[in-house]
Order: sequence, then C-alpha cells, then structure tokens
Amino acid sequence: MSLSVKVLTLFPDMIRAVLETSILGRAARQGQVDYTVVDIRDFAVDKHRTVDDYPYGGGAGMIMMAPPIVEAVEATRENDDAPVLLMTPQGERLDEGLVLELLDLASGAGEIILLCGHYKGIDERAIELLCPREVSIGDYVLTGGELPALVVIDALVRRIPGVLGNSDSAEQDSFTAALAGRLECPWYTRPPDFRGLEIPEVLMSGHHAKIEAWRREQSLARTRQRRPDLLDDD
Ligand code: 6GU
Repeated sequence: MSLSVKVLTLFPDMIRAVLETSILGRAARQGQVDYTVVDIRDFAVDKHRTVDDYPYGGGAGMIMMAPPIVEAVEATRENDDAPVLLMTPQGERLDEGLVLELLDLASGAGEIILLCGHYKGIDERAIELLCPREVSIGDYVLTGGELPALVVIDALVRRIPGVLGNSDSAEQDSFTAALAGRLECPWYTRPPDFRGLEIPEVLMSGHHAKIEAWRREQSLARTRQRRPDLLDDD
C-alpha cells in the first residue's frame, strides 16, 4: 500500500518540482508513495483570494488566516487519524527518531499532511482546531515552511522499505542504527590518483576485515571530533 503525502502550501510549484526529482520522484513512479500538493489559496473565502492579513493588536508582518488553512486540511484529509504536521520554527526539532515516529504514524493512517506556514505565522485558532504536530528542522529561521516540509518528506520517504536502491544504504547512513549514531567514514571512488591525492592504502588491500575496522575507526574518530554530543550516552 502506497503512503499518501499531502502538502498544503501557498507555493505549490516549489513543492512539485522537488517531489518529481531523483529518489522522491522515483518512489512515486514506483508506487511506493503518492504526493498531493494543495494550494491553500484555492480555499480562500473572498473574491480576492486573500490568505493573510495584519495581526490584531498590531505589529510587523502578516498572519495566515485560519479559514483557508482549516478548510484546506478538512477537504484534503481522508483519514481522521492521519498526522497533520505544521512546519514552524516554534515546533519540536526534527531528528531521525522523530522521522521514524512520524513514518510509523503516517504508515498506520496511510496518510500524512504537511502544512507550510508562511509570513509571520498562522492564526492560533487554526492550530487550536487542527491540533497539528508542530515541527521545526533546526534553530534558524527560514522564510517559509516549504523547504522544511520537503526535508521532512525526504527523510520519511527514504525510510520506506524498498525506496532506496540498495536496501542496506539507509541502515548504514549517519544517524541511523547500524553506526549507532555515528557519522560516516570517508569514502573514495575512481580515479585512484587525483591531483596527487591517493586512496588510503587499506582500501586497496582487498582485506575486508581490515577495511571494516578502518571504517569503524574513522567513523568514531570523526564523530568524536565533530559531534561529541552523539557519543555522550556511549
Ligand atoms: Cl519548520 N519553518 C520556518 N519558517 N523556519 C524554520 C523551520 C520551519 N525550521 C527551522 N527553521
């Protein structure tokens, strides 16, 4: 059964372009996932198709109006159990653990809805009515929730069994179980000599156990150097 991913946005073209490309696009063509991109502006309630307005009480920036957002979610959602994500810097910070939890909820419902905020934010009553899971992709501010939604979709779709060509590669990546939360080791491919830079000798030795040991060691050293926080509970 294919997972239905629905993105509600004011900038549908920005989302579509990415979802057609590379592994995300291939996953859809192979029927492992299907994408629906909904233009929130289609759910505006006035003839000018207004989707944002000034905040009550004053202040800089525009606020996305509640009615188009709530109507768009209600019209799009097929399963009331499907998780609704609101992409916002105020949200819970995404990590691989949250990705797996969201994939589990989404797979259970057959559907996940991602709502992209824009401007200064969205009317709090939309949040009250929809009870979305609020998700951030990190501690910096972007102009909108579109790139974060695509980040979440990419992280989710690559964890759907069969989506990655080599079924092992998801498990070996940084931050996943096989490396126990360690960073990747360095990798090399042809040519063997590039501008005088050669390949570490062990990789040319054909000695698989030594190669594995070298990779583990590199992975650990790199993690210690760059991300000691990942080793804290070891
Ligand atoms: Cl989800 N939205 C925006 N606008 N900025 C962000 C973010 C989300 N996550 C990190 N920065």
